[in-house]
Amino acid sequence: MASPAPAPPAAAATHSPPPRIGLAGLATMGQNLALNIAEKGFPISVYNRTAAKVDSTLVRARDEGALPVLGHRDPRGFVLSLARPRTVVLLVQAGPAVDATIDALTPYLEPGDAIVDGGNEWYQNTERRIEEAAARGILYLGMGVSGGEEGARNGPSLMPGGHVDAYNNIRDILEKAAAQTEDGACVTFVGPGGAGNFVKMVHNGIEYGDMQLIAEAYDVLRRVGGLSNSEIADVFDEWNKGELESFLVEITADIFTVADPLDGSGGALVDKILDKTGMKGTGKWTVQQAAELAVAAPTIAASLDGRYLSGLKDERVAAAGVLEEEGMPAGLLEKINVDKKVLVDRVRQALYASKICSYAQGMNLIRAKSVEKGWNLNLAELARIWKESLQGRWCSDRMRGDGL
Ligand code: 2AM
Repeated sequence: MASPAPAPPAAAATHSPPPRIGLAGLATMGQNLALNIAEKGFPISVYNRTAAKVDSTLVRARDEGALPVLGHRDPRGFVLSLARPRTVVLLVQAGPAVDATIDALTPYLEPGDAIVDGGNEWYQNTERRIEEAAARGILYLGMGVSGGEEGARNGPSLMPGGHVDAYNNIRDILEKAAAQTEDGACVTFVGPGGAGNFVKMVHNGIEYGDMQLIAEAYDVLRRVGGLSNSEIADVFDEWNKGELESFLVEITADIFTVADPLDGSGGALVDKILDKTGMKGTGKWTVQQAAELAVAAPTIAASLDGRYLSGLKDERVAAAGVLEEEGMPAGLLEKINVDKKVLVDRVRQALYASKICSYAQGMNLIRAKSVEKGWNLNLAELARIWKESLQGRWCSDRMRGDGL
C-alpha cells in the first residue's frame, strides 16, 4: 500500500488577506465544510484538538485543488490567525465537546467576534451559550447543517439561528457554500435564540417520517402485492418520475437491484439486511417537543416507534413463533388476491398523501414553537432552503452521516 502523502506545512502563511473565518472540529463534516468554503474562494483557518486531523485536512486541501486552507495545532494561533470580526465555526460533537471547545477558544476571542456551532445541538444548549457568549461581547449562532458529508463538501442546507449580526458577518460565505437551487441558496437567517437548531431537529424528524413511509410502502408492495425485488425496483423508479421524485425514492429503487456478492445464486442483498436500526436522537427530540407543545405529529412519532420496534428483533422473532402456533403463520397477507397494478397506484397515492401530512406535522410543530418563543419564523423560507436537502441529492448522505 502506498504511504500517505506528507502533510503540507501547517500554516501556509502566504495567504493574504487573513481568513475571516475559521473552523474547529475536523471530523468528516468539519473537513468537508472547510474544504467547501475554501473552494468558494474564502481562505479558512482550521483547527482540531487532535493534530492528525489537521494534517489530513491539509492533504485534502492540497489534493483537491490547492485550496486556501491554513492549518493550526493550537487554539491561540488558530483564533489569532483570523481577521476581525472573527468567525469561528465549530463542528464537534453536540453537548460537552462544544462547551470544551468554546472554553479552549474564547480566551482569545474579542468582543464582536462570533462563534457558530454547526452541530446537531439541542436548542436550549444554544440558548444558554448565546447568553454566556453575550456576557463577553461575543456573538453566537446555532446553525443546522444538513446534507451529510457530501452536502457539507458540495452544498449543504444551512439553518443558522441566534445573533443576526453573526449571520450578516458571514452571509456572503454561507450563501456561496450552501446548495444552490433555482430559488436561491439553501440558507436563510432562521430566527433568534435556538431557532436554527430547533428547525434542523424538526427537519430530521420529517426525514425519519419519509424513511418510515417508504419502508411501509415497500412492505405493502412486497407482502400484500407479492411483488418481486425487481418489480419493486421498477415501481420506485417509475414513482421517481412523478410527484414523489426525491433522492430517497431514487436510491430505494437502486437498493432492490443490488445482488448479494456472497450469494452464488444471485439473491438480492436487501433480503439479507437485518431489519434492525438505531438512531442518533433528533427524531426522539422532535416527538418529545411535539408532545410538550400539544402538536399531533403521528407520522414522525410512528417512525420513531418503528425504529424502537425494529430494535426488538429477538422479541419479534419469538412473537412470530407464538402467532404461528396460534394459527397465524407468517405470509398470511401474501395469500390475499390483489390486482398488482391497482395496488401499486394506491400505494403511490397513499405515500404521497402521507408525505404531505408528515411535512405538515413538522411545519405545525415549528409554528407552535415559533409562537411559544416569539421567534416569528418564516415557514415558506424554511421550505425553500430544504428543497435540496429533503428532496434533493443529499438525502442518502445524511442518512449515513448526519444526525439520523
Ligand atoms: P478529536 O479529533 O480531537 O477527537 C468529532 O468527534 C469531532 O469532535 C472531532 O473533531 C473531535 O476531536 C471533536 N471533539 C470531541 N470531543 C471533543 C472535546 N472534548 N474537545 C474538543 N474537541 C472534541
